[in-house]
Amino acid sequence: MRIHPCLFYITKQLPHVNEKNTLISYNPITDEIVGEVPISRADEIPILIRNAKRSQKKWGAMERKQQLITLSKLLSICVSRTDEICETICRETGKPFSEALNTEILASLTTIDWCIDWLRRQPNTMEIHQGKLQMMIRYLGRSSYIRYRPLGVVAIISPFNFPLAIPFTQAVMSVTAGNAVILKPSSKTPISGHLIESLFLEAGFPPNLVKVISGPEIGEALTLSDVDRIIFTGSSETGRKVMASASQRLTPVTLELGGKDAMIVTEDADLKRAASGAVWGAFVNSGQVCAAVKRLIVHKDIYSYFLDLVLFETEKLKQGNSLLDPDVSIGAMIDKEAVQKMEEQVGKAVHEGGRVLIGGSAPKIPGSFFQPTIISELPPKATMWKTETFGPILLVTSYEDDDEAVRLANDSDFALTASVWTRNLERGKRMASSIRAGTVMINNVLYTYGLPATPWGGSGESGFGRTHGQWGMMELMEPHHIHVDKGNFPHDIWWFPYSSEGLELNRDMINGLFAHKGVSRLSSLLNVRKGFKDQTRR
Ligand code: TXE
Repeated sequence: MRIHPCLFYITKQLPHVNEKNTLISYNPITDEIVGEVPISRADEIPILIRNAKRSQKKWGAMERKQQLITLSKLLSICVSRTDEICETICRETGKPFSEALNTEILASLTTIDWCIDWLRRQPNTMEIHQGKLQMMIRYLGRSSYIRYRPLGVVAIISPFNFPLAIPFTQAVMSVTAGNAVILKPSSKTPISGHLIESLFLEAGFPPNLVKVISGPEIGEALTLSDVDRIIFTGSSETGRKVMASASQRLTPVTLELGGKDAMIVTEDADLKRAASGAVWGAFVNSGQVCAAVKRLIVHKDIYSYFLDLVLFETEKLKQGNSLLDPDVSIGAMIDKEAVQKMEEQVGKAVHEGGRVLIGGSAPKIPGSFFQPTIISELPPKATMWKTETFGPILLVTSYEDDDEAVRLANDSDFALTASVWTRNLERGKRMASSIRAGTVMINNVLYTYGLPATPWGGSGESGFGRTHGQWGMMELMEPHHIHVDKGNFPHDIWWFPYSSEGLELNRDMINGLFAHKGVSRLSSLLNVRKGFKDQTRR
């Protein structure tokens, strides 16, 4: 018997797992049931890995041309099912339809398109040029080349905030690199996650190449299982648990964790544009974005004027259900607990001296909403400067000179993305090059996640490793080095038995390559060549 969520609404606890052993997903605006997915058990994972490996072999055996056709089919299916996918995401997360379109579908399409181009261009093998040694290696009849081999089975564990774009782009890249994928989406957005498997199946990928499973114990069980890499996207706290579990089998991990991104606005910036960028960067997806603008650092000469611009832009934002009203810009947060966390964090910030300039509480509308909030005058040592606020809260402060702005931007354990706004691009690049973050944008925010050729990731509390771009691809393959020696010479001069002559020859090799010049260099190299050619063993 399923108890109507409204009953639980009163107790503010919606049951996500029921006696049918399914995971239920609720709409954070209406509390309606969006759907439910079966719960997998941890002991099923070894079978899933076995099926995935079988499917990976089938995928690997496919002609590249056929693989490209299948990826193109995936792209066109995503286009044709755009509205269905966006509506599912909106109902599951409460985010505005425009965001589902731009930050979820578009980011996925650009990534598939990039993967098709990458796979088309990817050579089967690449010869390694030996630099200074190239001539000697060639003379000795030797060569080295690399074949990139897929890792095998990649486990993807993903968060609720971009329930399609994050796991889907990681899965497409993993599969393009030749891997199979077992995806565990957030328990808060399982329906969007399970959609991903249906897209791959409909496009004609082998069954089990991308398998989506859900369940409260599956995340941890995956990190302890015999997969070949884990791509984890989530909080820094959970990221530590994932890394600890993965260490038991030495499973490589890519950790895409939290953020506390800084936005520096100089006095010569295009202030109107910067204000729009700051407001979108801070409050998109109701601020539930790892790379959202969280710390606005404004030059003192324009601080009040710029703050007025930002407040003016923020006041215009409409909050509500975009499926009923397309003019809505700020959707809901993922659940009531998230709203409660925001209330607590704002309360603490005010207690520590912060001043709420706008927002600061949940609006009087049904659903898990929190008003876009801007806090000023928060003392530098206050908690909110240091901790992740995964919601629509923006801190603002001022600075005197560029060095202080960069110091303030770097005064965080997180280092995911940041931005510098200035009309003087040289000044912007100079400041950007000193900011500790995986990506620093000049005069823009956040959107490079949708530029698949660029790397995504950070350092410190934001994790390590990269997804997207060539850098992301390199983490999904193993560079397999093959060295070929035609055996033109009877022995190598560094082989046994060692002798005084052999020692001299090795000295000649060092001198010939690196120490001597001119004639003495040549004579050393000629001795080495003679040594290699010498038919007798010493
Ligand atoms: O994360 P959680 P959420 C970060 C963002 C924020 C967090 C929000 O900064 O910190 O994600 O997402 C599963 N072993 N990013 O609340 O709670 C859990 O079921 C294995 C950064 O979802 O950490 C879910 O599927 N898995 C990112 C996933 O981990 C476990 C961009 C994440 O859950 C687990 C977007 C365990 N022990 C959000 N416990 C970036 N840097 O790009 C839970 N999970």
